[in-house]
Amino acid sequence: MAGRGAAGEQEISAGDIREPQRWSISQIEALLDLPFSDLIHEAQLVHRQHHDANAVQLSTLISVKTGGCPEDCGYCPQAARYHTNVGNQGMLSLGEVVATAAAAKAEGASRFCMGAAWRGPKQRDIDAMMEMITAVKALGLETCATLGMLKPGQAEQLRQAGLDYYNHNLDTAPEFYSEIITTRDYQDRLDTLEKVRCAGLHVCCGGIVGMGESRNVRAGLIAQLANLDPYPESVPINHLVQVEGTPLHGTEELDPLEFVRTIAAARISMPKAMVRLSAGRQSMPDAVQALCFLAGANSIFHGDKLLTTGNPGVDRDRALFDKLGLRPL
Ligand code: SAM
Ligand code: DTB
Ligand code: SF4
Repeated sequence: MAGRGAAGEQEISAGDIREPQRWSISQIEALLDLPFSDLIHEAQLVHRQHHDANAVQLSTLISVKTGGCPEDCGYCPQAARYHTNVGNQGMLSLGEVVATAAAAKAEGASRFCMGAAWRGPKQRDIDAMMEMITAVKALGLETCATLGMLKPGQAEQLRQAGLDYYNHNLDTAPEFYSEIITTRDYQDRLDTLEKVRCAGLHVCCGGIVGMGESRNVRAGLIAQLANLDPYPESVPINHLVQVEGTPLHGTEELDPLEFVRTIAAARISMPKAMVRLSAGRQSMPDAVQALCFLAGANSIFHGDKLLTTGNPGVDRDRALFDKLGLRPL
């Protein structure tokens, strides 16, 4: 099979997968341009070298503070400025969060991710989050939080409370970013990721596809993620969930095979990462999800809700895992 990239770039064949130091956008785009079967074959080779191909990690989400967010992310039903059917909900109590985490564990989740609709947390929010993190960790779950931009010292406090992962997405490629979000810039996101890394937390960082971007933009997102040094341990690839009232509602639907290709490019360029087939599964046929697992996805959100929108119920996922011979990690 042909190598990838423009003339002079490293040639890599299916049987000889190596990690280049840095991924150029054209190298990732050349992956996305491969014949579909060649791309999936290459992704499988990488996947099987580093992971159990039949094991999928389950992570359950909870929205600990919902709606009323001051940011303008064009995809998000929780931004105060868009009129969606998401109501505002203040901080959940510690008891509510612990009960949901215990139920998630009983359903087979190994990680519990707490999300909040903030631009970033204030000190009193950090104090409340620390209590929740410590209590969820005590249940024997891996802990993850996604709270927006962090100020100096906040990542360290979260780590001290027992946080394992911090989720903060780049969302898209730098050149498309300003079409989607104007209230914080790309560098703000990179700065928060740097703080997370320096505090010794594991990084969960990915993006969204299906926002009307080109294949070149998808390649740019994957290159950004793969070139983080080190690349994230956990890479959520979200398919836009179109929510009425948000600016991105009505965006032309992405071909599902393009979504699968994006997963494969993430797998090949970040071999050891857990690549999560994230938002968008509820409207995804089982066959498309099966292709995502074949392309190297090995993690999903588990439970009937993401933060504010729907996710396949545990029964549908159990049936899918049975059909595919998958088991929870
Ligand atoms: N407010 C915090 C922030 O933005 O960093 C944390 C929560 S925010 C909802 C977490 C991520 O969810 C976003 O970065 C985005 O990637 C994803 N997300 C939000 N709305 C989405 C949608 N409609 N479809 C797909 N992904 C979405
Ligand atoms: C991520 O990358 N996707 C999750 C999680 N990290 C926090 C959130 C998806 C949100 C989908 C829209 C909603 O339910 O509000
Ligand atoms: Fe706020 Fe996060 Fe939604 Fe952006 S993605 S509007 S920061 S909750």
